[in-house]
Amino acid sequence: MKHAQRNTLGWIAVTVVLFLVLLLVGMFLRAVQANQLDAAQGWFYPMMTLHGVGMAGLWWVGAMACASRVLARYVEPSEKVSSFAMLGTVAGVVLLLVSVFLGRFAAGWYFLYPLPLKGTWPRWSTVVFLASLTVLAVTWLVWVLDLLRAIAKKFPLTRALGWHYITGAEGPEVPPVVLITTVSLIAAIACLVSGAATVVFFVLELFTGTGSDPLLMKNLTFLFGHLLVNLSLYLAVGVIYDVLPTYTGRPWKANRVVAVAWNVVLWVVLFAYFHHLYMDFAQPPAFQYLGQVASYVSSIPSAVVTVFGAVALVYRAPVRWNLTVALFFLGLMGWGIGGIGAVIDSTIAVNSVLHNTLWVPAHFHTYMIEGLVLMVLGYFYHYCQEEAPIEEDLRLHKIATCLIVVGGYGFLAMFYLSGALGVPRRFAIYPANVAHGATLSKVALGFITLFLGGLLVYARELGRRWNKARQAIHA
Ligand code: HEM
Ligand SMILES: [Cu+2]
Repeated sequence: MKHAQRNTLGWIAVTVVLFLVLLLVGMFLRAVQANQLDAAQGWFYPMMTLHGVGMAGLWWVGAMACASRVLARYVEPSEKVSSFAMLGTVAGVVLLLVSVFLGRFAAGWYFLYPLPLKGTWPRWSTVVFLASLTVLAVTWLVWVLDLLRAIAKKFPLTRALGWHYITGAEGPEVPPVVLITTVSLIAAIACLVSGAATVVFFVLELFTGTGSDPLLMKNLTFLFGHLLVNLSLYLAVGVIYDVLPTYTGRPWKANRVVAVAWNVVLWVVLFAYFHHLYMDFAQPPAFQYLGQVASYVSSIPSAVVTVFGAVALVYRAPVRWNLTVALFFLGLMGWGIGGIGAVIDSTIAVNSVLHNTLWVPAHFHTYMIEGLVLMVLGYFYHYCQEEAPIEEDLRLHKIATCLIVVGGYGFLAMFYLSGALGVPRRFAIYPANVAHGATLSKVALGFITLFLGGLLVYARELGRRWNKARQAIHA
């Protein structure tokens, strides 16, 4: 029991602290784009790489930590593996820091082939970056397999996937978090294996000079990248299915609709990533159309079912709107809003205009900052408050959530507006014809400061409970 608590408290501390650091890195990027830090321009791309890889990895582990803690109510994940996952993650982060700070590695978060081999940074920094990804992918694969093992021990796979709800056969009640996590973890195997395969091809070229097919590399890279981000969200959504009912006093059970929606995700999410390759004329056209259809089908049913379920759960229920409930609701809302932005962008006709404008960071920052991040932070608070209850000051909770919403959406609005006005993504300095990009960056900085304020209030509320919980373990 103590081991489990220590693990979860550890993940909470790591996630919140790294979030603050990577958020400051994000502010740095916006400050350079606002022409406020001319002297530091040379650091833009290494820092963009650190921010992107760091955030994507951070919220994946954050979601995994929540999911594995909630799963432990029904099955027995290994706490040793969770500790191992923590060690591996920290080792991977250290390698990443070395590669960007000492080696100035700067190929962006999805290190698209062949850029990592062609940049101005030293070769060793590419090697260290690839080593970092290898350590992370292998560590997380072990973690994923352990959770699947734990689930399979209690629920045969077809039951865990809720097929008996679909066929109407007799079967045990399966908690929705088990169903959704199983779907996510199975897809995560494909995700991590394709990430590792990408790395292997890079290493092969580095050490033997054998080149790879750029189209294959891009497919593998986005199978990995698209899945990592989406599965993180699904894991967090599964946690909400399990925790929200404790606040509303109504159960949230699996049924045929829930089972169908999430099984659709399992089969279709693997093909949605094709939307990242619309500009690649060499990609077979059938895949392009499949990409558009799969993008719609993998996102809309699961989101609609979840949002309706959540609303039904609180409708006229005597809910106490503390941080957790507010963050869960706002998180689902942000998932929906960002999802709409994503579905718009995954439409081929629209993508040919918005591709590589700031519209892209706009939508994925929406379902990250106002979606996934809020869901995970909501669970962290729930966990600490359960372990170490302290009387809640709902006024303070309201201040924190307001700042997080106003600051966050204000920041995002500047990304959307820039995108719609044709400002490209990944420009450190905006040229004269898109100079409005710099003005909007400056406004964004103001909003991000508000968000940071809200986050600090949250961190203080969380920290008090976290400390109390930690002392209780040592007592
Ligand atoms: C919380 C405050 C955040 C700020 C101020 C921020 C800021 C930024 C900025 C300015 C960029 C560069 C955009 C461009 O010009 O292309 C960026 C890129 C990115 N951010 Fe954030 N961000 C934040 C949170 C997050 C979160 C929570 C995630 C979670 C996944 C995230 C993931 C990324 C990724 C993947 C990139 C793309 C990097 C690349 O193009 O290689 N960010 N962010
Ligand atoms: Cu995608």
